[in-house]
Amino acid sequence: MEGSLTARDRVGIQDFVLLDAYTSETAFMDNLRKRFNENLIYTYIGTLLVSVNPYKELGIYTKKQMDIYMGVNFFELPPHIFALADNVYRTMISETSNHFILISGESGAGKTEASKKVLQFYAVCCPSTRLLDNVRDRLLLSNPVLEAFGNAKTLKNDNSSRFGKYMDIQFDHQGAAVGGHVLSYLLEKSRVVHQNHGERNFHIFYQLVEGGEDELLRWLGLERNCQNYRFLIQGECAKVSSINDKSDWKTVQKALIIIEFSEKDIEDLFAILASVLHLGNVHFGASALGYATLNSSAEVHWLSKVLSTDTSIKNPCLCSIYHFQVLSPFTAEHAKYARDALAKAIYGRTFSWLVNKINESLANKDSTRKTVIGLLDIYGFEVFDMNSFEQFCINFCNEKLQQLFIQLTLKSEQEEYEMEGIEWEPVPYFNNKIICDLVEEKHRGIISILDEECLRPGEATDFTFLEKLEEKMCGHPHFVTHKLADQKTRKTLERGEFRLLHYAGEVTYSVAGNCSLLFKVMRQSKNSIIQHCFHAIEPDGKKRPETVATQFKSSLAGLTEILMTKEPWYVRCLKPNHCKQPDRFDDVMVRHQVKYLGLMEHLRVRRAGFAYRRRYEVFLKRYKALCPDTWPHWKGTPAEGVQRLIKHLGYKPDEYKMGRTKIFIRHPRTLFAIEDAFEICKHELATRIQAKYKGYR
Ligand code: AD9
Ligand code: MG
Repeated sequence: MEGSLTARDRVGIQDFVLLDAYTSETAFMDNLRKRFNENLIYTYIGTLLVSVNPYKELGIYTKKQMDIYMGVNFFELPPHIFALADNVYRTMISETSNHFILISGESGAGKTEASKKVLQFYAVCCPSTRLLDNVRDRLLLSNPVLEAFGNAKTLKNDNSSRFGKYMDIQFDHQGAAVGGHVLSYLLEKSRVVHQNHGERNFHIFYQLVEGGEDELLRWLGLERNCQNYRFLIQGECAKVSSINDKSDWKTVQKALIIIEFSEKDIEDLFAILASVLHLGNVHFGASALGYATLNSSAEVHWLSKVLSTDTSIKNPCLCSIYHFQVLSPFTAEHAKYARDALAKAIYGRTFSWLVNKINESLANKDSTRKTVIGLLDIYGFEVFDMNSFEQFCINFCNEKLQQLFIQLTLKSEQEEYEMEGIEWEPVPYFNNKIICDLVEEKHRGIISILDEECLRPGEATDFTFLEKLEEKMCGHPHFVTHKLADQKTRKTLERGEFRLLHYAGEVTYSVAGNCSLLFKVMRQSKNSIIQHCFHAIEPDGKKRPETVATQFKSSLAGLTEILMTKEPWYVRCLKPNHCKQPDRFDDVMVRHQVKYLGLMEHLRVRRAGFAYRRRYEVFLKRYKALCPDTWPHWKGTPAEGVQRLIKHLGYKPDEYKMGRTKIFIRHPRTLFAIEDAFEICKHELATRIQAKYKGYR
């Protein structure tokens, strides 16, 4: 019909690599917007999946959809997270190799949802037995438990991950899921004692108070009213319309049973949650000498009651109550601080204990060789009006993952072409290594300076810390304080703040109060409560203590190492608007994310590059049966064998390139054709062997 839109005009194209104006950001944005308006939230850049959060149910994650995507070549169906999951899975099986899926994007962009969809896909689509159904259920149900304890409502996301999660799913040689393992990264513990306006504590507390059975609450000395608990109401939003605490409580209870928490474990767990809530209501007065006095006998009574039996995770609490009452010559201010430190430590340890328990339950009982698919879902980049130490860690983590992405795609891809002697026009890109170094470089980075200040015997304060930063970072293009000429950024800075120009945007961090506390904690190492809560400090003072920041830095380095041994796949999540609303595509906001995630550069590298590459010997070994000259044995070099093989297959010169050690194939469809031929060949071979066998009988 004249004037009507073609399908392509309406729904755009499903792989940016096929975009005519592939260097144009406007064309990229037009395509993304068009698809979003048609509820098509997924688009590829080669094998990378771009996803835009729809903020509404699209009905695209059903069992029927899973069946459609299972076992079908990647580019044959519309882009989908299931297609990516399936492709990773089949590559893992055919090549017996380990993989990971890096899901990134800012807070609220849809990372956690994406990781859950991948897990669900494997749970439903992998071969299973009754025994393995067990493993599958546990893998799936570990999620609601971890989310209840590790997620919370923030201003950016009603279900924001407040810890980083890396989960390995282990498969046996038949592709059945046989086990799993979770690594957690730096839980935002400060949330236990403080929430900003419009934010909540971790979900589990509200679930307990709203959903806990009457008898349980009575036993724990709790009332069914969140308003009664200081730790639950600082954000003044205990109730959230998008969250049903009551039904979530039921889900978590069921999950705990399936993951095989014993009745005793579950009781202990709830007792600890209750103890944190009671602890939050403990008040202190001041004696004539200025020392803290305990004004909360009811709370202390319940604290002792709920924690009456002795288990390892409870100990710190009991011992500290004892300290409050008997030993502590604290000022009231100190006492409040120690109370909060204790609450955070209890919760933090309980979370680690929970992760360990889940790991015990997910552990693969049999030691046969297995391959893994790792799923990385961390807290996204976030900027609030007030950003503290937690945001610093979260944003640094995102900075490191961006660096990994750059290393694995833009940098190594181009270096590989160079090494293999493939002609190549370099694509320029912004390398955020400069910001990673600014934070983590040995002796010079922000974390090193923080460590030094923490350990300095003299009186380090927020301001001496800032002065040191100013002295060392002066002139760094990504660092600003109010003293340093503030021409790099628009907003003005207060004293006690510094600003980092992150890859994803500017963030102003406040050191006021924050770091002083860190310094105090580290220096009060003679105080046994603090020692107990911050056990990184060796009591004998021999080992150099590590700050939380340094521990975090090391754990991220460990994570990078784990990932580097596996083959990467990427899901880049985009957030369409700030208001968590469906059908709203904020151009400026999405464009900004497209820019900082390096999607345009990735597209250019992909477009100019090759979708698939394999070492000659691997390629030849897999496909040699397709050519009479190379089957069953090829006597020459692998490179010559591959040359002979592809000549026989009739490849055109622009479809492939021969490097020094590898063959590079430009389009996935070329590879699919050879894979299909391989399948037919395998089938024919099997039929022939069967026929021969029949003849013998
Ligand atoms: V954070 O860094 O943990 O704060 P995430 O994990 O990136 O963040 P999350 O996956 O939690 O964001 O998504 C936020 C909300 O967007 C979800 O609670 C859903 O309400 C909504 N969402 C995200 N992805 C989808 C989707 N594919 N379909 C429907 C979605 N809704
Ligand atoms: Mg999340």
